[in-house]
Amino acid sequence: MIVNSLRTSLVQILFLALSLEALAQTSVNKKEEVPLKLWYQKSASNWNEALPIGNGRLGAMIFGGVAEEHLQLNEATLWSGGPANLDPNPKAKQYLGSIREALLKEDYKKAESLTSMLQGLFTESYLSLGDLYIRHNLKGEATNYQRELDINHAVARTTFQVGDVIYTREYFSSAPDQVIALRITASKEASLNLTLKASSELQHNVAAAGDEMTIKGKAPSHVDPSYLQTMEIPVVYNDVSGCKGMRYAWSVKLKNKGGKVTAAGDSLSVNNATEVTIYISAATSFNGFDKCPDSEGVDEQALMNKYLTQSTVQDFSSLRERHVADYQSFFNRVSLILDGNKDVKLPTNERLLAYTKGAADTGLEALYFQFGRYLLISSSREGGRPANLQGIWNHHLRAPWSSNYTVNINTEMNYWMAESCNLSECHLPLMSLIKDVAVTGAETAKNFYGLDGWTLHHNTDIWAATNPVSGSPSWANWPMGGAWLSRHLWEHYQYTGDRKFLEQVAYPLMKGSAAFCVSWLIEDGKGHLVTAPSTSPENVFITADGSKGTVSVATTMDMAIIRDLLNNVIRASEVLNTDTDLRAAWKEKKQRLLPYQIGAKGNLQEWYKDWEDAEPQHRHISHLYGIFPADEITPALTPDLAKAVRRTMELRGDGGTGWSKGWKINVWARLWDGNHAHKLIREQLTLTGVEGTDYANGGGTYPNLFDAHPPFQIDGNFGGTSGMTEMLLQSHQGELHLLPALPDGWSVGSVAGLRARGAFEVSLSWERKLLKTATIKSLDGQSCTIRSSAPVKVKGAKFTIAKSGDSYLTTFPTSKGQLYTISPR
Ligand code: FUC
Repeated sequence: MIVNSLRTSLVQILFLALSLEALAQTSVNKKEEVPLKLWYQKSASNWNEALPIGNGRLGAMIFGGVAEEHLQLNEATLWSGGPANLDPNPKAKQYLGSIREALLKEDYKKAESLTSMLQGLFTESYLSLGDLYIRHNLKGEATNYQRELDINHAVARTTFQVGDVIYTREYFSSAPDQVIALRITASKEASLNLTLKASSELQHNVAAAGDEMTIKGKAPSHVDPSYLQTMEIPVVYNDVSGCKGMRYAWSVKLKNKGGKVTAAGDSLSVNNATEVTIYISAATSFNGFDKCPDSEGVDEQALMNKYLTQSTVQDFSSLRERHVADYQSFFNRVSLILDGNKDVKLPTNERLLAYTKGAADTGLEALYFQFGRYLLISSSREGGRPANLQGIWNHHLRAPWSSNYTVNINTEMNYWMAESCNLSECHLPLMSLIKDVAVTGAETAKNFYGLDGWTLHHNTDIWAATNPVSGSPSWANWPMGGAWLSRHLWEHYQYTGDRKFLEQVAYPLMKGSAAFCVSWLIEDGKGHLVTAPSTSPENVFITADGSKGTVSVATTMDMAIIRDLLNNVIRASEVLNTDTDLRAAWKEKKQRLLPYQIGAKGNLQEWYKDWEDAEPQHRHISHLYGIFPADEITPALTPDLAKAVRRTMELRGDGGTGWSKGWKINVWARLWDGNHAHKLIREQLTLTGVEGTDYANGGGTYPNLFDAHPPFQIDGNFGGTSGMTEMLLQSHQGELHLLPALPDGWSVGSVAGLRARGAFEVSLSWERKLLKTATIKSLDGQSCTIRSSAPVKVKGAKFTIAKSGDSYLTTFPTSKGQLYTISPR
């Protein structure tokens, strides 16, 4: 008993010492140190219990097994296939006229069947790189087991004891050194006996020599999406052109203190060592969306070796120091404390279970918020690819929905929090994707419709495929993906004030998207401009005669996206003082767009006519785009429409998938209903183990805090973090709204380092749900208007106060770089 508790204390002291060491190694100024750890007393028994690490490109899921450690590995550019066929259906164009004719005659059945002729190929698949297994030869049972993911430092650890030896494993994925590093130590000399084996579901070769093991292969030329069961062999390796199937290579190298390393064919062993550091390097031959990945590919082995060489000259501590400093330069920008972030002395899975059963745990909510930030920093880095449906973490050969970029909600949701949570650089990979799809999308606009500009349909991949894929028109034939993504370009400018970005990157892309939308619009014969064919992503309507359909005219989402894009491109042209004639034309088109309609139930109408939904509680809330992510509808500016949104939210209900709940949290926050938003946060944080697909009653959180669609899909995590931010601070329509949707459960707290449109950095504290103090740092010298529920004063500037409904609007000029303090009057 005494021995056991002594051992427990020893392990605790060791964990503390390791944490302090990591802390001491960073000079970055942490605003407030709060315990931010996921920890467990058992190893992961499945993938949704394993812990993710990543540097934007290299990802690993760590299982933490005692006798056998398992790291499932990913490399963000490893996809099947090659550059997209940009004209896969040369006959497509000929159908547009007849679809529009059928729609004019309200023959929705015919329109739908003709629309399904206007389709091309599905996207390719994001792949798993492989698995590293480390057999740990131990004599005896393990005690005092603990594994954790410390998101203050982005370092994972596993510790346990066998006999009188304490074993510690530490892991991280380093962005500055582009390597995954894992150090295993034994507290007693010469006690480490390990055998490492590599495997992959992809075709591959393994060769081990000296202290290194290398795995090489070529990715499939095609992977059929998992929802299709049409191909007898769904994973195809038949590239003869050098243009379909990228090469990949990864390598595992050991450095040992004590003992001896031996290589045997396909494995590495180390015996009687005291400490072993394992370096994992990987690269693919991917060389851009338009390059044949094999014949025109980069030299992946040279790249892999370069990363390995630059890392192995450093020891584990110096790699870790550089990693932690880099990670914290992002992570430490924001802190959130809700009711003191009380730590609950329970392993994370038990803590989540207690919360699921109704326990209050604001510390867990704050951890979940920061975990979303951790995941974005770990899966989306400047110069790399954007986070896909699973970020960068995927263990399937045929992942759900190909783990691609689904842009009718999911990809955008991944980035809702990027700017507001002060991770603007992590938003940039999405901008790169937009640049790519604008090129291929111009071909799709021309080849499928004979139209101007560029378009993207409901999903894309690393090859920037933009065509409508084959499948139900309810999701495939939706050409609004490019226009939705374009709002991210404008958002990046709004949050940063970066005019150069606006001028050189954002505006030309937004203009191209607007050109497509304008040429896509047609007259409805009643004075309005409408879209046709038109769908409301994935939903089905029932017309007055009882027939079901998916293709119609001018869905609310289409009109809202186009209105939003025109608004933004008009504003961008004003900021840049350019394109006066074009701006006038955009304004004229915008005036004539079919406006919002309120249905008989008092709801915001989803369809052109006031039709019933086949599934009234459908998970998509596409018609609410105007309140979030756009800002056309607000309780202050358009109270009637906001009321209709609320009614729609009531009719739609609180159910749905993880991402659906994520979207709803943001909408309730924009409706200034903090308690309803908080109810959905609680539901999102329901412990689940469900792995299959559930479209209607899903949601929930796996033991590793990954969001469940189900299955795992990362958008719900990011959507949740975004929603929590929207509850604390909103900054659309030219106003910084402080504490717009505080729930009763967050009566006291503080948040530091959030970003707001107008290029401001904002910190807030509150008590009894009332603002205590706020500081606003102006990054661009723009004028600032604050919306607050009680009057405030501004230190350091002359301000004016106006009333708006029940709120106060306080306006003051700012100077670039200045900090302003706001307090109640
Ligand atoms: C959309 C959603 C599904 C899923 C898929 C990846 O099609 O409707 O629920 O999230 O994307």
